[in-house]
Amino acid sequence: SPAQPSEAACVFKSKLPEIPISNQLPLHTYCFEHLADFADRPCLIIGSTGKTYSFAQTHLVSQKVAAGLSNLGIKKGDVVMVLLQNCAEFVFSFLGASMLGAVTTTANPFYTSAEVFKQLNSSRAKLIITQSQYVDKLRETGENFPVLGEDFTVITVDDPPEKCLHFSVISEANEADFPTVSIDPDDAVALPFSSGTTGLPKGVILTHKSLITSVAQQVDGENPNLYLNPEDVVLCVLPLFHIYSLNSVLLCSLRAGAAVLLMQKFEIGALLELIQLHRVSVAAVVPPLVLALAKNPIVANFDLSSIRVVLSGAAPLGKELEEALRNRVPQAILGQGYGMTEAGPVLSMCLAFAKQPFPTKSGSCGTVVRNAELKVIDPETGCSLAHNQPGEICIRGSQIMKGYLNDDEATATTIDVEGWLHTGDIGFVDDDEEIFIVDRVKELIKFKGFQVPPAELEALLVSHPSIADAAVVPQKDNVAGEVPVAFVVRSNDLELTEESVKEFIAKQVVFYKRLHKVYFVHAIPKSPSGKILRKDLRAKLAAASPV
Ligand code: 4UU
Repeated sequence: SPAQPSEAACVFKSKLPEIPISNQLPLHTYCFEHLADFADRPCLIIGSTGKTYSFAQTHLVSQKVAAGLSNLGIKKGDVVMVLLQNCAEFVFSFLGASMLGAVTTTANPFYTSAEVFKQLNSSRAKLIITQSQYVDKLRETGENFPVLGEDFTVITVDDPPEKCLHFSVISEANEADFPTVSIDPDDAVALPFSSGTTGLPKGVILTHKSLITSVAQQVDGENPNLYLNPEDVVLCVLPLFHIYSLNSVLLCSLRAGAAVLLMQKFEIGALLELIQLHRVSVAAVVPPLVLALAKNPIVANFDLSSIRVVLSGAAPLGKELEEALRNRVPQAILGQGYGMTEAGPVLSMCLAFAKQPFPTKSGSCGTVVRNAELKVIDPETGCSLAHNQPGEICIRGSQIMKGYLNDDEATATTIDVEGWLHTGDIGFVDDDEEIFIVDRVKELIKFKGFQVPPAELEALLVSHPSIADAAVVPQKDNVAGEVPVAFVVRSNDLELTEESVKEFIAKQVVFYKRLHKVYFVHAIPKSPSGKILRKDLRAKLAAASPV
């Protein structure tokens, strides 16, 4: 008999059936589609004050913000930057922008001025919503620096400093005041930044269709993969500026009618208090948070019996750590999600979280989401591989990004002509369709789940007058997972010290991009085409003495 086409044989799908997805709607319409069923239920709970917004109130304030943004001249297609820690205003801003057909670019409020301006220039955001304490970072002057109050407007959620407006200017607008806009499913709605498999951070264009598809793949259908319901209280401690929290916590909860408990920042004592007080039922976490919950002795003083689901993602979760957490929350289902900003972001999710759950294994990152295709390819030949064979994970479906903003070349190297998005992650699919990630072949370093793009640090390093060449690679770390370390070639200044190099970088970047170690070397190993041989450097680090 004729051989089966190998391609068809090696495309992996969910064990859940495909479902119809309303991805022709605008994202906010989709999220609030079932609003009438739970209009008066709590939607947002502010951890620090206990203040609660119902679904109806959240919807109304978002509409007011849409009108207010429109009054300030924001139109369909314009970009708004949200530079905030988790708070209700974050949610109103994102949804309000969506209602106008505008696009939200999210950024870390701890970014340095230089980091914020890079994203501001690249995204061409016209308005920034932030907190007064971050406004000084937005006042940098000089060539290439847009001017606050002239080139962009700043709104603060607290007392506005000079030349800034207060959030009430938009949140108290008349909701009838905003123009009806027609939104195409392929219009952008979110613009998170990611370095992807290589290079500098780039704007990731996520459309209404991408995000609706991704949310539906998680929480829609008769047997949702991630079952959330209006009785749930979902912990939102992971930053909403990262796509994991924005999508799997906020948007999924809005769609399903679950309450979102907003925490500004992670502090173990406050976190445990809030879990106990609000009877948190679903906790989205990252491995360092699992570590805190599993190992910190104060956890024993709190009642965590309300937790029924712990979802971990954004970095590998060790089996040993998973077991340690199981002892602390024995009643809860523990499992992982696997995401990548460019993938919309969820590629796979633990099927034990389903309404009718499947048995799953510890260490797995879940099974590919429904209405999507996943394959594992041989990185050398590009051929797709069968079960149990490790290779590069690729994903295809309506949830993936439209492309990188103004970077066709990077888009073309990430999404191939057949529509497959190449992740740069190495993993395999086992006989039960469960995905295991075993390595990462892309440059990206992850510190506690945060992206550290080596190319960004390398560009800063070679801008130092005493540095001739440099390469940055990950080093394993028990707490952070990975930390960035540098190999540096001095130009001629033999006095250049490790401390001064570290300090030079620390001044220019957010805390998690700081170098943990600098090794001085005579040359950076490179391929004939000039690419840094990162594998060689990682191997050197694994050896006893790196140089
Ligand atoms: C091993 O980290 C993310 C998104 C994570 C996410 C989102 C929704 C997790 C669960 C969820 O529900 O995005 P980025 O772009 O910051 O980083 C992407 C990279 C991946 O390519 C992979 O290398 O982060 C790594 N990664 C993981 N690694 C993400 N999740 C996992 C995981 N195990 N579970």
